[in-house]
Amino acid sequence: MERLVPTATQRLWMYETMAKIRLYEARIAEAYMEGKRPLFNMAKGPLPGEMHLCDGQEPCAVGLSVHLGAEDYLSCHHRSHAQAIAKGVDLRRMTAEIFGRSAGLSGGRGGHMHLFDFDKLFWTSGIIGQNMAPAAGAALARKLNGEAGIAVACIGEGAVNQGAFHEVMNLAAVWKLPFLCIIEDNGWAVSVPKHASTAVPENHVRAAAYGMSGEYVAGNDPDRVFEAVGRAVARARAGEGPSLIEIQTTRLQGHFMGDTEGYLPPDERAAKAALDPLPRYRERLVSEGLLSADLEATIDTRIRRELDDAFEFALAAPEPEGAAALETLFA
Ligand SMILES: Cc1ncc(C[n+]2csc(CCOP(=O)(O)OP(=O)(O)O)c2C)c(N)n1
Repeated sequence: MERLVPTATQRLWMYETMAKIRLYEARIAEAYMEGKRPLFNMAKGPLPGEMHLCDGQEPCAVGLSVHLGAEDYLSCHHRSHAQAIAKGVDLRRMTAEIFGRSAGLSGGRGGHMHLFDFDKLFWTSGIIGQNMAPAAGAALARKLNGEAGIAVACIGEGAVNQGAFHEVMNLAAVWKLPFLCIIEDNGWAVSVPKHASTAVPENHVRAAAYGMSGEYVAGNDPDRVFEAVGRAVARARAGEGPSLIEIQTTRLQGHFMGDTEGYLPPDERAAKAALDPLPRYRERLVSEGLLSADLEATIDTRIRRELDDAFEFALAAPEPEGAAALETLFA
């Protein structure tokens, strides 16, 4: 099989984007916990409701988005801050959206689980598997209109058991759509382990049932994700149809903030920190001479400035007026 190797610029972009995502999530976590200590109450604080962080899953987002351009659609799930950042969604408006402010991507209506940025052709849904069909529809539109651009749907391994997954995979293959389904296999759907919800240990074998190419990417490694996704994107752009890629990853924290992960076996709990992909990638780039202490400091400063700016913008933005609830409705 053809080897695809990311350039130094692509690898540094993947590292910087992973670092940005990680710091972004840390700031969201800090804001989320405001008002929720000492007694955790999901309704309290500036970010009421559920919050699903993606620490540990960054390689899936960066190894994918490094191949996507402005003409490509990306449709994601409930744990999607990483993909939004990697696809270049406006960080100010995304942060305002998460804080429910009027300056947010959807005027504060969607919140963290329903991000929508039409300029970046990016959206998410909190309904599991729901993002599959709209992404395939976008791919169909690209094909029918003879336009450049592909569509990608990211789902969790738990979402594979939804009917929507199977129907979309079937039609995407029949119609040879420029479509990719990326499964982020973190091993858990809330508290349900993968083996309890499917008898198929690696979902890439399902691809054969639909007549498309499938691949499992082990190791939670941005370079390996880059390679597998790069091949699939090239096939989609060449009119060779859809692909299914499952990426082994890990969620370093609970399903949502406040989840104490009582369901995790003790050995898995103890092993978690060692599975963090960010320090591993950093060390690799340092050992290969791509990343120096100076460059790391420059990157860190650049990220912190951008995050300061985004959070200041979001927190200074007003909350929506009550009457705004009646806008953009159709019925
Ligand atoms: C249709 C539907 N059923 C149930 C839920 C509740 N729910 C939210 S996340 C989740 C588990 C998702 O697991 P997975 O797809 O593996 O993604 P992960 O959370 O592991 O990233 C469930 C059942 C939902 N949001 N939508």
